[in-house]
Amino acid sequence: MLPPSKRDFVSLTLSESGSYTNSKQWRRQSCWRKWKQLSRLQRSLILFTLMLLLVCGIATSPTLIGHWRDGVVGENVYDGKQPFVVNLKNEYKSILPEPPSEKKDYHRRGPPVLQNRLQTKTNVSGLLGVENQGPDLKNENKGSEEGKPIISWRGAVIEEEQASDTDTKDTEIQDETASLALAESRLEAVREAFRHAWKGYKNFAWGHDELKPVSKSYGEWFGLGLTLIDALDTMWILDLKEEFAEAREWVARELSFDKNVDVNLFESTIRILGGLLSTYHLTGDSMFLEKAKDIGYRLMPAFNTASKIPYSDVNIGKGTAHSPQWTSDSTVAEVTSIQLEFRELSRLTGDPKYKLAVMEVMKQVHKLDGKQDGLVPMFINTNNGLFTHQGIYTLGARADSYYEYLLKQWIQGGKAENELLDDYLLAVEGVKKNLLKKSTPSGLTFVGELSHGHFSPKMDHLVCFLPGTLALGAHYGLPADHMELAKQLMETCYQMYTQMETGLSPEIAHFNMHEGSIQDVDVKIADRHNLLRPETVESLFYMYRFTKDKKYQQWGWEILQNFNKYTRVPTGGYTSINNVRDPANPSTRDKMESFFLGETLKYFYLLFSNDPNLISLDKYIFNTEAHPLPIWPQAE
Ligand code: DMJ
Repeated sequence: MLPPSKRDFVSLTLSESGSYTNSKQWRRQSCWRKWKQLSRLQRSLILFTLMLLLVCGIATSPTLIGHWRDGVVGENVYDGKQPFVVNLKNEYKSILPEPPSEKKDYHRRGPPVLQNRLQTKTNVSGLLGVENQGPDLKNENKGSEEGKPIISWRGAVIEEEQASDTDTKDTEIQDETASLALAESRLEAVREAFRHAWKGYKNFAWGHDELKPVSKSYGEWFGLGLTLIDALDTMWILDLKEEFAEAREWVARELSFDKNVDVNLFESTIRILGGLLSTYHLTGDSMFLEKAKDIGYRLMPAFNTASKIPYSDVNIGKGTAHSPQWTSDSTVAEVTSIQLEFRELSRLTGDPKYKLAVMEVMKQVHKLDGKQDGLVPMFINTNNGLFTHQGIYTLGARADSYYEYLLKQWIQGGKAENELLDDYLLAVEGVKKNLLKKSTPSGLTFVGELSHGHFSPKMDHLVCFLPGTLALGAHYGLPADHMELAKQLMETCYQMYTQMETGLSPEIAHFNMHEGSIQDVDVKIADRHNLLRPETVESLFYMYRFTKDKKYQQWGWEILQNFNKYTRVPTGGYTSINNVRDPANPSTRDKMESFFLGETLKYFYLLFSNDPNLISLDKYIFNTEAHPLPIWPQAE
């Protein structure tokens, strides 16, 4: 029997006929003859070398093996089963870029920039494992830093890492570009809202206290251009130069406090004194300081009481002061929320009388009987200096900013006044113990009220200053559980908007606590109005500054859009509304409060800005009307 090779040869011989084929066959025959002429040893050596080359080739070509494996899977296509999917996937991959949904999933996990930075850091240290390596490996890393070539597996890893690092950087750049564009468009939306409000004020209420945008007229409270003064620092922060310049001219030329007019001590302190002081600090324009000194001086007669607890009203032209006609009481929040402004006035003028007057109030309230676990009643008598109407405790109207100013004075003064801090910490515990409950069905944490031992699940929108204040305290080193509470209350305040048909909060919400209730928030007919108040936006601003969680910006954005939808008056200005539950007819109240420009729009702007240095919370403290005042240098 012929060997296989010979059989091939025979077959070739048999088919010998055409020229090209013949010549090929001839070459094969000649090779075969030469092969036969070799010695057995020579043939063995050649065969061995060829075998060796073949084995080495296969071993060093995993990709070939891979291709081969793919080929095997590919053959399965003919079965009409799983490989069909495999083929589709391959086709999809080769034709389309990375599916957008995968990219989205990646972003959804957290704030993109932070997350990516963290990831990069983890990858680098994790893969190189610098901290966990023995001394030898540490030296090798050092070698690579000095530019020595690395030919080990670590080189490959570094190369791979560099590639993924580039991808991450690309993604970061895209994220940052998109985030900048989004922030800029929202900031511009706030500027546009401000211009629209200003247009109404300028056209129909210039130099007066408040715009009545629907009737295209104005309302007077003190007759001091309240909206214009409240809005000064907002215009400065929003970089509305033209509007600021015309307002400055009015203050310089028209504003006079030499008027026979009764003003409320608290309201004129937080809006006028606070507004002028902060505008002075932001601009350095001494004209504003002179005006601030003038109004501050004219408000001082309010402190001429038997108890040193100030009257609520002052006639700034006559230099007389008095309580309201029906009572000799003042409101606790009012007499304890003028301190930031008067303390700052003393610092700027070098005259201690302003600070001494307001700190006397704090000293007395600190020692007073009638508190419950640090919570204060709502009224205080100007004759005897005692709390009145005891037994009612709220974080809402008439008490709210007492708590806010305890913390803020402590921060303003360089965290040295321990009584203020003690009272604040005690009050937060008092809130937790007496006023904090959960609603049904969603389990929202809310702050109710206590009336002679009876709990009422009623929460004013005013209470929504609290998440921001708690977060500010946590930022300044107070217990971390304050921040946790802030987050829960922030969610509740947002729900007070989002559960309403207009997406705008009512003035007062009642929370359900009974089994089987189908919604958390109920609103009484008399409480359905919205006055364009700032507290929720204010807290969103603090929460975003401290957490960088974009959801707070998103919540604020929804609220701004709803203000635009339901309260914007086409001819200029925004109006308070009567019914947040009736989107078809929210019913206008024809009033734009000065705090809409002083606070609400300012906090929107700061919320949408990603620049933590735009009124840094390490340098400024906002008064309760959103006017930033400097935190004092430690020595003062
Ligand atoms: C503002 O005048 C101040 O924020 C005050 O502390 C509470 N009321 C209004 C805004 O709602």
